[in-house]
Amino acid sequence: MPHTLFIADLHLSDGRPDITHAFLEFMRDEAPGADALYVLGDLFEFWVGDDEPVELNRQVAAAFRTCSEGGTPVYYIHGNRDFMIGRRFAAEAGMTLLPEHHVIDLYGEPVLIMHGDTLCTDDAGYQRYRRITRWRWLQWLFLCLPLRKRLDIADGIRGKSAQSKQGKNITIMDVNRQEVARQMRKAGVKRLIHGHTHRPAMHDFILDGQPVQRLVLGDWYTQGSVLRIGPDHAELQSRELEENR
Ligand code: LP5
Ligand code: MN
Repeated sequence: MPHTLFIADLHLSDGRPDITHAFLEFMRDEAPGADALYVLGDLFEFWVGDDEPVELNRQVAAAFRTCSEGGTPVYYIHGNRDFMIGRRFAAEAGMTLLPEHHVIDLYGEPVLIMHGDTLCTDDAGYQRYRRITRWRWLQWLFLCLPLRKRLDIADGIRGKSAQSKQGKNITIMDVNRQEVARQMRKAGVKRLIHGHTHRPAMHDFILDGQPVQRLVLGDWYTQGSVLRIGPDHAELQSRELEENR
């Protein structure tokens, strides 16, 4: 049966070989049967530049390349942790980088896809931080720094972020409903797919008198989360992570 796959928020890192293993297994066994694979951000725990000589990154690139060369194109939307993934890595992985908000034609239906962090408009501190770190000249300057320094800065940001999250009410870290409605209206879609909030669900609701749907992918910290959509079905699947990997 024709179908398309969506994943997000794997947060791959050297510290979690079990997630890497589950991801590589997914890429080997499941991805090749799909019409396309969309990765909606935060595939990596963090990213400080395409030049980081890390074995994990080479493995991921090779898995994506094998998949796309086998006939299943791989599309990528940046997350808030790996927005620094650039053209060099995309070329190595044979994947296509998409803009932060993008409408795809999914079996005849327009569907809006994104990471999901831009929907969290109640989290003013994050949105301010986000705007600043998307300044092109700041990113350019950051990439001019030696790798060691970039890793130190990333460490600092992660610490500050974890600290500030502790003081945040969990509802402000979820999507803002008006913003969801605004972005869906603007894109002219009845279906939105995103990750980021780590709250996997299929939300059916009414927008301007029409039934619409917001599909939220889960993270891979405790289990894998894969969304599979065909011409007339949509299924949010979870996959077990094997222990002791
Ligand atoms: O990721 P998650 O879910 O834990 O938290 C996010 C928000 N936090 C982040 C930060 C990332 O986790 C870590 C990113 C590492 C990136 C390395 C590359 C750096 C490149 C720099 C290029 C210029 O995204 C968190 C949200 C949460 O989602 C829920 O939506 O709340 O946001 C925060 O907590 C942000 C705080 O509100 C503000 C943090 C201030 C940090 C100040 C550092 C200044 C940096 C200057 C840049 C050089
Ligand atoms: Mn995220």
